[in-house]
Amino acid sequence: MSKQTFYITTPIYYVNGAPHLGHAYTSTAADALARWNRLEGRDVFFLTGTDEHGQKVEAAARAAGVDPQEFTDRVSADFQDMAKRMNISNDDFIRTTEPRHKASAQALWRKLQENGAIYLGKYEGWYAVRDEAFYDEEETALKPDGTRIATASGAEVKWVVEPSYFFKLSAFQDKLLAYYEENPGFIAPQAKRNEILSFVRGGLNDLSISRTSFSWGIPVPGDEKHVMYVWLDALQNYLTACGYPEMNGPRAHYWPASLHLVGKEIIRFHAVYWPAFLMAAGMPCPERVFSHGWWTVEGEKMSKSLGNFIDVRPLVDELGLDQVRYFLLREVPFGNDGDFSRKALIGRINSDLANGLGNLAQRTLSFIGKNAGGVVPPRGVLHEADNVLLELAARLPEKVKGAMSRIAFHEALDETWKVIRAADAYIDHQAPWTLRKTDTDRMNTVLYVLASVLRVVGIVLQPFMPDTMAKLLDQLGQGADARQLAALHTPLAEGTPLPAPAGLFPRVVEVA
Ligand code: ME8
Repeated sequence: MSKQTFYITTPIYYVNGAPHLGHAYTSTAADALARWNRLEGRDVFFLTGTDEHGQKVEAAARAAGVDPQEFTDRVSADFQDMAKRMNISNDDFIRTTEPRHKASAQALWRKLQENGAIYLGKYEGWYAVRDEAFYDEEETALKPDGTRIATASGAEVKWVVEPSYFFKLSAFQDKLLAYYEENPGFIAPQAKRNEILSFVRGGLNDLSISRTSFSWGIPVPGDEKHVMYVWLDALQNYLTACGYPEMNGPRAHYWPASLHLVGKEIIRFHAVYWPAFLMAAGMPCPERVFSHGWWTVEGEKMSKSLGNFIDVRPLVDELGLDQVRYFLLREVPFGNDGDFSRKALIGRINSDLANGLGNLAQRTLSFIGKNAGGVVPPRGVLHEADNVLLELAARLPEKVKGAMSRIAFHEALDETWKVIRAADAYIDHQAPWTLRKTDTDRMNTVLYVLASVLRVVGIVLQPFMPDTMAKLLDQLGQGADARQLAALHTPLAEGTPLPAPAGLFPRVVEVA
């Protein structure tokens, strides 16, 4: 990545229901990437927000007996609260009911119209309110009870006949295929790229982009019986935040987005419709769309009927914020599906955090506190074992950088834990508690090496566990200006005073 800006987005979440584990997951992943890129010194713009229009949200407001605006205000505030509680470092939070967004979506519409990409017709076909998506008959199946569902999502579809504006998606097949060809990294992971390629190669129908059967949406400019299709409205949020249509403001330089992070069920909207809208509007396309997998909970799909949506906030209160963030990004290779269980979460906290990193930091820092005068000890002549460990740690930032550029959080963490385990083995082997009686110079060197390794680990883990790594870096005497990757070019300064150490990750004891 040569350019110095990094614009990352999460999907904007529907406000038809409360935030849950799935939303927290994408936001935490995006947050780790935003923080990592800041650590590398890039100019980062990180956007998240809420998707507030459409039939689904209108129906949820009606079911709650509340006016849609009041309803969306309430649920959007809850999403903002979740972002805050998860320590998400977004630079903006966009709501599609904001005036800036309505103006931007209508400007996009006019642009598409001006460029001849929109015509008026009549939509006749299947529509799933739950997915807010149109489906071809081949993409649906009849259930034994006579209802018809979208095969991919299981959402019920209904036959819709209404006047509608269409976007000339069919005209973009070749342009899209050429874009995928020229930008092989545009859709990731690879399996999703193949899926999208074969979908587009199969031919594209024009897309219905307005509805007339309800009114909770952005009015179509010049024909206010229609509201804009919620996905056209929603995707445009990424440009609204950059100041569209005036692309000369303070955020214009962030476009095109570096990365849209999305769940696998909405890849088609981001990798087919969105670039086609952008091409039609004469705007550059995003650099990358990465789709991640889905979480089940204790083996079951999260669903309204099962009532098993997990709100992460009580877990954070009980088990710790960084513990939950770590689990989400470590447990499942990013891109794959995964299963959330309390047992797995507690298992990871105890083995990787309490017994792993926490124990290493505690052992090292309390030993320094007691036996080395509470300062970074002086480094003597380095032995082979010291060099091996220091070199392993010195290579870590590059490894993490590589993993983060491939959006492989689990790999970044796995590489870090290799260093932690090596440091654990080193401490056992060097036995500073014995050296204390026989060779304090050597003891000091061993402690210096361990403190250096902890500094590297603390710095590279900041994007994953910001609060706890701030504590660790405090305990290593590293001020705010010494926490960038660049700080690692300078060796840890001997004699740095260290505050009294305190545990980082308490062990979780489950009472049966
Ligand atoms: O689709 N596992 O909003 P949405 C992992 N408004 N991630 C999950 C998940 C799960 N079980 N459930 C949800 C929308 N997610 C549209 C997006 S963007 C222009 C418009 C995450 O509230 C995942 O990121 O249904 C998924 O794509 C997103 O939440 C869907 O959120």
